[in-house]
Amino acid sequence: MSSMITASQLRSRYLAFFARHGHAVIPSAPLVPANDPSVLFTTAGMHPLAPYLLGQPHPAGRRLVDVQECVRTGDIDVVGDGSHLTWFEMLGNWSLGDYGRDEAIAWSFEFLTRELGLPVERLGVTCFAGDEEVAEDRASAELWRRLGVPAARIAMLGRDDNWWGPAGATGPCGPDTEIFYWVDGSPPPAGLDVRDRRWVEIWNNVFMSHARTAGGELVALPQGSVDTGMGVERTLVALNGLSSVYEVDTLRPLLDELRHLASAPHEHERELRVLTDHARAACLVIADGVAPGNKDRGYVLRRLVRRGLVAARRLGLPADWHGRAAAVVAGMLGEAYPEVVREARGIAQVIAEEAGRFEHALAHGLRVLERCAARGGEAAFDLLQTHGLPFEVTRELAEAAGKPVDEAGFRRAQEAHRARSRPAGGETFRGGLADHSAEVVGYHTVTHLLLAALRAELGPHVVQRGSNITHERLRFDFSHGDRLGDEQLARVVARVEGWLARDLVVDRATMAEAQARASGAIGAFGEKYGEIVSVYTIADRATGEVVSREFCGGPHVASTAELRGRGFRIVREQAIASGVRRIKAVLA
Ligand code: ALA
Repeated sequence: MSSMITASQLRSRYLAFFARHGHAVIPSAPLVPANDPSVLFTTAGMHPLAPYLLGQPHPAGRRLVDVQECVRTGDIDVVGDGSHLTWFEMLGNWSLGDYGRDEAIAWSFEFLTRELGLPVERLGVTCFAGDEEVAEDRASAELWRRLGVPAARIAMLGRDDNWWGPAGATGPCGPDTEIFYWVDGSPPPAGLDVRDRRWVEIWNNVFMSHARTAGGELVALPQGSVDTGMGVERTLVALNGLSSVYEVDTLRPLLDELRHLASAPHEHERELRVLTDHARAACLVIADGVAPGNKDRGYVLRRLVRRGLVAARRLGLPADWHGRAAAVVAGMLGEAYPEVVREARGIAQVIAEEAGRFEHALAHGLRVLERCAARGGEAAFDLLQTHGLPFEVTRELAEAAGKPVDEAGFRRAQEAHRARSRPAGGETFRGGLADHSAEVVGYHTVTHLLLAALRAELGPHVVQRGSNITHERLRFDFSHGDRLGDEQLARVVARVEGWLARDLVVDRATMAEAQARASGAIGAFGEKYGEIVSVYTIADRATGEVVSREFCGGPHVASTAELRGRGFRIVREQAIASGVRRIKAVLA
């Protein structure tokens, strides 16, 4: 098919269209987000732009456009269907407090129907139906109506469908309007039914009106922004009248190569697709410097590679398929992502080494399963934990050995493990076990009082350099040059105990960072808090005296009355670095 529109052509047309409408073209950010512990990979074009969507000025201006490579593993189990991929490319245009929904929707429509020539008869859209927190998005529905989308093709849906973000635990989010395309050869039905797989979502326009804070609250942003995301592979399916994403030019050559190498390609069409997707994703992830491992990004990569290896076994691929796959990926995507060309040999080697480790794990897994068939589910979970052996592989091995695995037992073991290791506040990768016992919460609040007392005694140069709390003690590091004399320590203790003896209220509020700083809130040294922050104030309601105001995610007591009668003892004061001192203290 010589008239096939390629990914490269689609990218160029999109960038050019929005450049004509005043957007600055910016480069794709790496897959591994810089300075952001809240997500493992860039999952959307907006992700690297989150600070700007929250109000920080972007050096390239208020209208941006780009092509962003993304990894999403939330849908990994449906990969192999016609439209879900783990690595994919997202086209996006943004308004950073500039244009609003009218222009965004009008341009989406113009780009799809005029620039790309997609027939409006095959389009359907969804808009946010509204709930108790945020109003229904009638305005978007009206706009679509006026542009020529019939009412039956405009579905008003709730938060599960038409609310997007934040990308991680916190950040910008808002109602969205999603554009669907009827990809099937049959005539499109009159109405849009998003559960029908033949309606494929190709583009999303998000109206970033809110932000989710670390405390879980939804706050309205002072300026609205627009974030859009259009799937390159899916749009190419629509444009070229294809039946799945595996036919587009950034997947098809790899699928063809693997089919060619396989000894049993026909019995295993789904495995062929899964391996195509996973191998392509793995190449791009490795090209960004990730190595297979047992946690975080490394584990995501390990899972992709090992699931791919399972598929490769079924397909009967020769042992050296990795080198061919990496070369084909370099050919398909090297123009847009030169790192896959530069790193092609290294990528193949990383996959080959992981394949070696996987063979080991497989052999071991078989022995364990044979020995502990009685512990079925738990043994399967252990294999996952210790050897990164995906459950689906274990199940397959066990079935082949005539010993079906107890899946319910596996899920129970997994859930128990999750419950044990869930991080505090639901945040990702902060580490530490959640301990919100009364004792720990009390120590959090006393830590704020300690900092306030130190500042009152020693001066405002004292800021937090570190803090660690258990249910038995607090440990607090702060900037100060000299050791504290006994009298100074005694005065610090007296201040803290004086406050504990009073009924001070502890109030939490969320606000823009600038506003928080202006109100005198202090943060830990060098800490980045994001645009919307949570601030705790400890104050005497009767006199209005503010004892402490700090950036903090909590948790805290509601009032120091909860700690009344408790004594405060400093058990140790020492230097831990030049200009940094540490206090260990207990509530008696
Ligand atoms: N950030 C939006 C999405 O990923 C556009 O759908």
